[in-house]
Amino acid sequence: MVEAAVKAKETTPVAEAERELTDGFHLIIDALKLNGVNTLYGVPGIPITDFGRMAQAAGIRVLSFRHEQNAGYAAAIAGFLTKKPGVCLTVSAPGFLNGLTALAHATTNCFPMILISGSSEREIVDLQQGDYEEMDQLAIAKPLCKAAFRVLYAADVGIGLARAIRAAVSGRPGGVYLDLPAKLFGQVMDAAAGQKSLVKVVDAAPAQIPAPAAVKRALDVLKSAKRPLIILGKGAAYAQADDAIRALVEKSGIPFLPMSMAKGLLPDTHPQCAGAARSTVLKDSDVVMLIGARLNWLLSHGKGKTWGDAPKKFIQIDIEPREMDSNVEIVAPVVGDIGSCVAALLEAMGGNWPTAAAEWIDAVKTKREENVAKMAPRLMNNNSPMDYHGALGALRTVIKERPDAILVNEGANTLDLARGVIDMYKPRKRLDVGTWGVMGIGMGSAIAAAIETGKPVLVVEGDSAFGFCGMEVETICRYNLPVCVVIFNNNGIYRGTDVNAAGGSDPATTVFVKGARYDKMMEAFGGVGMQATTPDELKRAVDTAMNSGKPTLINAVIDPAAGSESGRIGNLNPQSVLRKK
Ligand SMILES: Cc1ncc(C[n+]2csc(CCOP(=O)(O)OP(=O)(O)O)c2C)c(N)n1
Ligand SMILES: [Mg+2]
Repeated sequence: MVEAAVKAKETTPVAEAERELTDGFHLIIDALKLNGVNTLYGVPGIPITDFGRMAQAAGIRVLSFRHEQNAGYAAAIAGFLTKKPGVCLTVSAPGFLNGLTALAHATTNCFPMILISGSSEREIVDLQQGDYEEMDQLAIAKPLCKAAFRVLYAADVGIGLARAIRAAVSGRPGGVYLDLPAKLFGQVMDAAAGQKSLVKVVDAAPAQIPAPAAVKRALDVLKSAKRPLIILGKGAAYAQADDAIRALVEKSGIPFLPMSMAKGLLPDTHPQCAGAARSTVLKDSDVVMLIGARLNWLLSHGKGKTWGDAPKKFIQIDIEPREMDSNVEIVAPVVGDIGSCVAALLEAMGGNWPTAAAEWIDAVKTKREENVAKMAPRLMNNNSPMDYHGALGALRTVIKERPDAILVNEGANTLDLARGVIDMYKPRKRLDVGTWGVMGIGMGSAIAAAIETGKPVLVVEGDSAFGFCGMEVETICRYNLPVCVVIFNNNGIYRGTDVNAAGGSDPATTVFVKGARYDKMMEAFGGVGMQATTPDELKRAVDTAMNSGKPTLINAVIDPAAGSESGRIGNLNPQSVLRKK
């Protein structure tokens, strides 16, 4: 029973009789607390307004957003950062739908998340009689998440939440939908029976130990390699097996390539890091060991030009057996949780593992140094208006000086170029758009990163990306979070220079208001707004913001002609033959 509610009831004459009852509201709160869920991200409204108030009164941190999608992205990334399900709370139909994109995003990215939505009366919804916000939410959620449950009775709240937590974090993590009809909240039951019905989930994500034969097979393949490569995915970052992964990489001496959100698992400046020699190692390697990385579009499905002509053998470490052979043959699948698999590999490598061939190591090193040297002068330019490299050069120094800060990043050019330029030094410090390349994760991710880690957050956003979630700067100000948002303002999507081919007064589809002052938005809510027109100015402004810890937004003026169509993935745009005539 929650203290505040007990107190309220003591003031009524029937306190004695009521004290023995509990209800859906309190059981849900008790069940969340029992399982260590101490933060909720959501938007209030019928039927969950009072629930949010009561949860706050009971000591749960309830963060109210301006749009459920952003609350959902916050919950999703909270799951990635903590290995516990991030919970998003919404109202029925429209609120639920707003949260659903984030739930699908969490599932696609293997982040544990639970979307809890209130829903309308079952008997009216099922007869389609037109209830307030009528929608069969459970049916709609099902294909977009890992599991979906509905709780109809107060006595089932405990088991319902337990199922949701297990489904979210065990095996390959993902999104779970929990449907709570309005009537459930007020349903009463005997308090003692209610307490007994709660379930504290034991060992929510059990270790999955790889078979010794699979470990041996993988090491045999690795030993046979002349030009081996390790690819670290965000599954490896999620695992929080940082020391073991580092030990494995270093013991093997093999060059490693971090996927975007695995950057910093080992520092990007590590001598074995092949980030700056990506195309060379993908093409020329002969054995590739994937650790928590999938051969999806981000790795060109493991085939084609990117991977060169030399025959390749893949070793894959993943918790999901069906991931194996999803695009190309995996000659050595190692199925288990990353921590257990890496520990088993390390153990089986023994004390005298031969380090990778010096010729290969040297080739990778040469390529890396060549590329780094090529990039260096571009990062030092102090042009105004800024180009991407000049501005990112300044931010690269910021992260070098503040390796504990969390970097959130989205956009097209703003994303692709920042990923290459800004070195990361520690695990799980880079949060971005994930597998789908979804725009709008920025503010939600920044808020959750600040809340869950207590660390300062630097957000680097394209002006378009920011538009998907910008209203949450009010949320950042309201909770006074140490978040510094830098908008790369190039007046549009990819570039700000397009013209409407039909003439007329409508601007082109990809351009925005020229010279917009996003910094004024922050000032409207009591935060600090600044504008930067040179890399030096930008560096000073970010340092001021991060030293102060105050919510800040810096409008960084970027040359509208500096970007390229779709950043680094312009090749994915379908082409019209007719247009070229
Ligand atoms: C939800 C969603 N809608 C649309 C897109 C398509 N899209 C990809 S990048 C992008 C915006 C790129 O512009 P900006 O953020 O300003 O970055 P820039 O390239 O200009 O630096 C858009 C709209 C998407 N990825 N996700
Ligand atoms: Mg832009």
